[in-house]
Amino acid sequence: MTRSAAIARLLRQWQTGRMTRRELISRLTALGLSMSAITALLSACGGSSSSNQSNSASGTQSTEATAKPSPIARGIPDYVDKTKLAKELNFFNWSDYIEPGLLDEFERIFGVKVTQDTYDSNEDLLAKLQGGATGYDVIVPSDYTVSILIKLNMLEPLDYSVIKSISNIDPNNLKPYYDPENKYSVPYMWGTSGFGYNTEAIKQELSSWKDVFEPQPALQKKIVMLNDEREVIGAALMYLGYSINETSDEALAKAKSVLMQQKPAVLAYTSNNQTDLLVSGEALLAHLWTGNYIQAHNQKSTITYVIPKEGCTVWQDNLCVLKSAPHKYTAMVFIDFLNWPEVNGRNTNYIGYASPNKAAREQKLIDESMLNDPKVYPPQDVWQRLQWIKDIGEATQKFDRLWTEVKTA
Ligand code: SPD
Repeated sequence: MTRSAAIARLLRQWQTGRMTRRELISRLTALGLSMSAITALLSACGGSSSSNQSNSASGTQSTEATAKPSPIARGIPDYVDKTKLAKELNFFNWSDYIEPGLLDEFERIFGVKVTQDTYDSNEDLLAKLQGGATGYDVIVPSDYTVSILIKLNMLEPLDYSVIKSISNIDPNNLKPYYDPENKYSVPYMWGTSGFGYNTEAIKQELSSWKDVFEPQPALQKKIVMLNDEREVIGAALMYLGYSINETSDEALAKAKSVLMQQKPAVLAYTSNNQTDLLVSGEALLAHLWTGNYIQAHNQKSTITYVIPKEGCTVWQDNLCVLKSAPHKYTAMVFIDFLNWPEVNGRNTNYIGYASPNKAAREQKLIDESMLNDPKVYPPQDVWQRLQWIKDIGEATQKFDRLWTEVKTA
């Protein structure tokens, strides 16, 4: 994520009431903006009022400090049948997982208004879909959740006469274990789930899940864990030397005891403000997805990221269309659009995850600093200690129970 993108993100958080004006000013100062630049920025976003209510989002990008990303310079491709386009599309996505201006670009080019709802975990997505949520067209499940949704017969086969931009995807990211023919899924972003910490506050080098699960006294109430049962229980299992997909009662009892012992040191289980807590200093160590690290590091350069020596999750999130989607054709067009190299480049630079879009990488549409960061694109030797989460079927109930017990203890 570029500095401009980090500034735009902070402004958006302020405008949507997720950050006070004071916090915003302190974060912008930390990013190196002078007080006069901040004053200009705030007035461009709706004046110097102390209100942190929503203002026009486009205002956030109208100043020099938040250079507006280039518009997408293409029209509707020949292979899209305009007469089949709906007027609207409903996108169900993880929070903070798309550069918001891209939804406006899709509307400008195709005349389709995209409404986005968000979730914070695969389990949240599944619970909402299985609980009868309707109306969604495009969703973004991770690997093992694609397996579950295929099993539940909830996904629509993709139409590659429209999703031509599949050709931009790196073959290494295609034909994944959970959908070997990419019948139902196109890779969106991928990454790992390690931990980040502030090297200014923690001087010694951390390299193990032990540092997370048996924390030093300085980390009391200073640790944030993802609010994600497969990730957190999985990390405890790996710390104990088990596979991330282990389901035996013995292993799960041990994992529970690791998590219970860690709990007094945990400030929060959250998957939507872990970055902010780490940047603000309220947390000194946080269980993170790679993009959270990039976002945090761009705001505070002393924040680093660790893929623990015991290993961690590698994951891939995917664009899928629901069988129940009311606007299936438009959903295919939207997936095609998201994989245009210039769209993926803009998106990747903003959200900070590893991109499967080889064309965007080769056309240098992604920031070099991210492409060259081994924490984002791990080298081959690190891959040996990465594990994919798999669908564990009925044993999911054991994870659900354990997770509730830990969180409510
Ligand atoms: N803020 C968006 C985060 C998306 C992360 N998805 C990763 C899931 C890994 N289990």
